[in-house]
Amino acid sequence: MAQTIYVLNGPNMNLLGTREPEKYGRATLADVEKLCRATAERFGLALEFRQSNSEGELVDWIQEAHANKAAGLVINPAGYTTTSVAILDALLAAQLPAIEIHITNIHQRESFRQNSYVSKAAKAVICGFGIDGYALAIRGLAGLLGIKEKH
Ligand code: DHK
Repeated sequence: MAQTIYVLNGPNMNLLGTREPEKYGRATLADVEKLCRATAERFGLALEFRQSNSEGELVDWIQEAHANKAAGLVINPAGYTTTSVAILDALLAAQLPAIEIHITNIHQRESFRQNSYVSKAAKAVICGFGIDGYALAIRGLAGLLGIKEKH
């Protein structure tokens, strides 16, 4: 049976495409999902793709990923990156390889965006590649899991 990875998106990511397009681009969250599905498929990985504006729901999904024995997780915690001890604790408890991703280069932006709690539990961090960062994150995760591209 295929291994499953979760791709989780935090608050306001549902607005991709119309939200500050000069920073986040014109691609929508549906486009991001399509990209993630195509990339996961190349590695024979099943994908759970989710977005929530609620911190607790994101915590529930990280716990779910652990309970369902997911192989790993990609997370764009968005506005919760620098505030959520709860998401950090959920990731530490889940003990899944987690990749943190940001569409923008957070180090080029306001300093408050740069102190990530999530990074303390992440295997790797990707930022600044636009939505391509999601594909890079899935590739990197597959590499960590020792899974080769199928075709
Ligand atoms: C998305 C957000 O919503 C912001 O709160 C982060 C991140 C940056 C991104 O670049 O994907 O600061």
